[in-house]
Amino acid sequence: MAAGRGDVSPRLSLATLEHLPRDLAPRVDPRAVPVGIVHLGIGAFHRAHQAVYTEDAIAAGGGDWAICGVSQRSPAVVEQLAPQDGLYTLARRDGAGERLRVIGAVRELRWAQADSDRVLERIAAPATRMLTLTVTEKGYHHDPATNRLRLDSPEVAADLADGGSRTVVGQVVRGLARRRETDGGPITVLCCDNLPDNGHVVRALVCDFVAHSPHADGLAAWIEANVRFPSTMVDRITPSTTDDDRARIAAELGLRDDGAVVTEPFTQWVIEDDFAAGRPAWERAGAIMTGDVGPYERMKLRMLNGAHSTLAYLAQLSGYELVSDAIAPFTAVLESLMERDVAPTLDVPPGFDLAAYQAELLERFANPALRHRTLQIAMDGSQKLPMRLLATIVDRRRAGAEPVAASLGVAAWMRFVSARRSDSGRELPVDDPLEGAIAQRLAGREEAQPVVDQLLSMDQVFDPELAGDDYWRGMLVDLLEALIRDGAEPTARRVAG
Ligand code: CS2
Repeated sequence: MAAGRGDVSPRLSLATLEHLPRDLAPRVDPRAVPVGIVHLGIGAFHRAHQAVYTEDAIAAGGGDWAICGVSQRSPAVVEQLAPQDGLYTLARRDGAGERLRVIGAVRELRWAQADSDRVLERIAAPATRMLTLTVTEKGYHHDPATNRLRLDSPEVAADLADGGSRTVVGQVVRGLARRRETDGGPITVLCCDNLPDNGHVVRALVCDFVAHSPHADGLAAWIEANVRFPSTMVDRITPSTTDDDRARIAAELGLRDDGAVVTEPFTQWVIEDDFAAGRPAWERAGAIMTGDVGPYERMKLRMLNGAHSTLAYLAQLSGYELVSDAIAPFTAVLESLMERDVAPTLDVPPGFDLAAYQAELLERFANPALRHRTLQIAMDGSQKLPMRLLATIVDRRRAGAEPVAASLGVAAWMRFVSARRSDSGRELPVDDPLEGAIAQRLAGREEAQPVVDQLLSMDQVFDPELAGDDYWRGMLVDLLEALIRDGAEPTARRVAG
């Protein structure tokens, strides 16, 4: 959050906007657009994705759709953006260079923990017609293996007991309840996280919460009549911004910008067109509106994210910090994952060129300017593996196949969480909401058979059908043994065969 080392002042804000060259300035007048969307989880991804589509949609089609961005866990983004009137720079980078533009779609900022009542008021306000979410997989407090709300989670239980909003689902339910009380009218809840069937999953979690809540009389029927939960597939690789990025961008911009985000040129958004109270003209900004997001979602989660996670664990084990450095040694195994394991499980949208999509993914991973850290992707593996790799494995096992590359991704995760050090002995930090439960089960064990047995018994992660597949269990043990004995690079080479 440092002010950029070269400390160029003044800071980006509405007052300093006029110093910017016209082609860098927001495409809408930020002062002129009222808030219509409340967004929970205003991290770098939202600022590089939905906020940009929204600004372009307003520029093309009008509408009162500016964003009130809510920071969920830490006040950092509010501290970065509030002094800048919500303005920030979007830097698109690849080997050919960097293109900057300032985004003005975020008009208000709130930190959920300090300002929870104002957030609820915003969700309830009739002018708000959409509540959008990027709170990461773990933010939903659900079991990724079953997609059910974790009623045993202490935070969920506490929210249920006192009607609080410590959890995202609690916060959404409270906001909807307030909206109903104050007659705010219909609203759309739009999930933009990497979950399969994300709209339906969030709807089910909200309904689960309401069904168990003593404070939600009549709310289920109101939600049924007034709220839509469309599904979406979101895609744009957006690493966390570093101090170096901020310093470079400030120097280029001539203004200090603590809220800048760095992303790739590629961007994609596929949205189920089912809204309760209107929407920005996102299709005019390049989004694909469709009746069924499922095939796109599955493709993206299994191809891109499945490959990302596999690469992240293999790279961590073999000491590659950056995705772009790890891609060369592991391209063959990722190709094998995508071609042999994932592709046969997909229902490719008509006219879609899967081979070109795969080639483009590998190019995107190789982008040398992004400096995407493999450790960032390795985070929260227990929440990511089910939809990224296990779903593919279940489908392939049902078809009688041996999904070796996808299983290597799982074995590499198992090695990562059990050894906690790389093949050369460097310590690896494990950051996962189930870290405590994992450590307790493993109790320091590192040999293949007990690690596989212990981890497969975690039914929050592995569904019983898969855990009960003895043939697959044997494959995993063999792969983990090879990782332990030979290391990640030789094992991946052999699997890619
Ligand atoms: C990544 C994703 O951090 C991760 O786990 O796989 O954030 C990925 O960069 C995005 O889904 C790309 O759209």
